Amino acid sequence: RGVVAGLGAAAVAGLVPSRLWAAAIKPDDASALLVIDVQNCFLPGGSLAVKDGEQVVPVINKIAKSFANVVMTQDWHTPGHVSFASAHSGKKPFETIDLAYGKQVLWPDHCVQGTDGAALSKDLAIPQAELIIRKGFHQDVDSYSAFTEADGKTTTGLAAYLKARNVTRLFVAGLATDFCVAWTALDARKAGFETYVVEDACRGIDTQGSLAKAWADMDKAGVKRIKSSDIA
Ligand code: VGL
Ligand code: ZN
Repeated sequence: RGVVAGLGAAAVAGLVPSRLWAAAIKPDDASALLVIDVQNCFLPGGSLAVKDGEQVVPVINKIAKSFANVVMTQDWHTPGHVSFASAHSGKKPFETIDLAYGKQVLWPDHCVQGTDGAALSKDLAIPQAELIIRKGFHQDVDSYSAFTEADGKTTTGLAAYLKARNVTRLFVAGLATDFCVAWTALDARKAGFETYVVEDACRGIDTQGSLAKAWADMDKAGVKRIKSSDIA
């Protein structure tokens, strides 16, 4: 038992404020990193650019070195997708509409199948990534989550894949914190995974209070909020 264990015991005993000591988290074979939607449309110059989105790339590349299992996602819409403002006459991006499955934020056209905007960032350097899940490809249903489409029932197959591979612990990073990252993390909890969001490996869109709401929802659902420096 070395210095770290000693310091930990001191923290537990109340001698060291707990915020000064946190155990490093070491990803094991039952852990997977989910890299959400690090695609050109969400990066500078993209049609739905997330502020400072490019800053997640080096952080994700660094933490990915600690993971044997990495899954990436790609938002992958049809032309004229229901989530595009341009598909609804008189509607502008960031307005909302009511669809059969609930409230839908309308977006600029983005991540259209096969376009350069839909491509993953060329700066991602994660050669061991084993699966790319595409989502949002049904014309009339959006899918922020990597697990379940916005109708709340159509599955992408990701939970079954991870369970078949004996993965129980998920670390979520990418874009955008308040949409695809948050919905993925919430669904991960619903599917029974231990779930961490690596906050400095994410950036948010923040429309109509969405970022604060996303963190509150994730906290309530038992999603653990960590920093990349917490990962060994
Ligand atoms: C996303 C809005 C629309 C995301 C995808 O990746 O968070 N946000 N489509
Ligand atoms: Zn989308």
